[in-house]
Amino acid sequence: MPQPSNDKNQVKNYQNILFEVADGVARLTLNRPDKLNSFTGTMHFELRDALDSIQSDKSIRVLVITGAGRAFCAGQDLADPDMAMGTTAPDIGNVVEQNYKPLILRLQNLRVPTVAMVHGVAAGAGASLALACDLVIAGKSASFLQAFSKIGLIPDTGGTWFLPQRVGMARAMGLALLADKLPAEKAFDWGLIWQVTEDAELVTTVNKLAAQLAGMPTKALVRTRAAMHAAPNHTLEQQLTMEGGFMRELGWSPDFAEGVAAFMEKRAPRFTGE
Ligand code: T3D
Repeated sequence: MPQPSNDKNQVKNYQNILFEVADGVARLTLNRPDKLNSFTGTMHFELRDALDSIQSDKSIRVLVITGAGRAFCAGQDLADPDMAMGTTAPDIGNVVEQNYKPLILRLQNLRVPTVAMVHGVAAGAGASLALACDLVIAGKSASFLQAFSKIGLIPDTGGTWFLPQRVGMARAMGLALLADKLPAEKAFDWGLIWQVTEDAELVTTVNKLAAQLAGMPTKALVRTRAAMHAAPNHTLEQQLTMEGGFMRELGWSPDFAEGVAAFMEKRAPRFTGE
């Protein structure tokens, strides 16, 4: 499974995450393996900083998110000071507003496509983080756990939005209320995630996918994401109008010109992400 690395590609020195960029691929590893990569305030701060880097570094064409050690992410660190039960109960609504909500919105609006590489358990906000990525690839032994009801909370971090859209209300409700672990293969069968691999093939599969995405017309990919997510709240006419706007914008892009030129010249396109 992914392990912390200190190779020459690491671009920032963080405490709770690793962030590396190589060949157009940004790899963000949640890095608290002893605590199953659960979220702390520090981790959120560092995630914001890493996402800032992605927004400003045009050489980055895809983001892969994963976890170090045996899990993807166990959600909020229940021992973090944010959660500390003092004389009064913490206002975890503030934690959601200040940390989780911006994280998900930033991922949904990120200038590059996103891939979650899931091994082991993705629980609570960790499951929602994976589902907020454009493509979720899981090893066979991975699982998704809506852990929230076990501690008296609701699926946050977009869980109540992603789940019913992907698996339908009946399954979403069962997962959320009962908090049973959903094995990766069933998550795939239910349409929650894009792909399941043998555990031993997960990293290779995701590396290949990331290289593929890094060579694609980035703007078209993220406008596709935006259109797909807008659709449930649009009439057909509104959606057609949105599609027209994106097509107009993309029609003036260098990558569209390159794609058409490559087709006409019967060669592979060399997209730049512009
Ligand atoms: O501020 C807010 O709360 C708002 C936002 C909330 C969003 C949320 O994510 S709420 C949901 C929080 N997450 C959970 O409730 C999941 C809690 N964890 C578990 O249920 C289990 O750990 C797992 C099912 C994920 C994995 O079980 P297992 O048996 O494989 O591992 P384990 O032994 O339980 O955990 C290993 C270690 O990680 C252990 O530490 P230790 O005893 O070896 O020192 C355990 O305490 C720690 N750990 C796992 N999850 C968390 C955690 N520590 C802190 N927070 C966690 N969420």
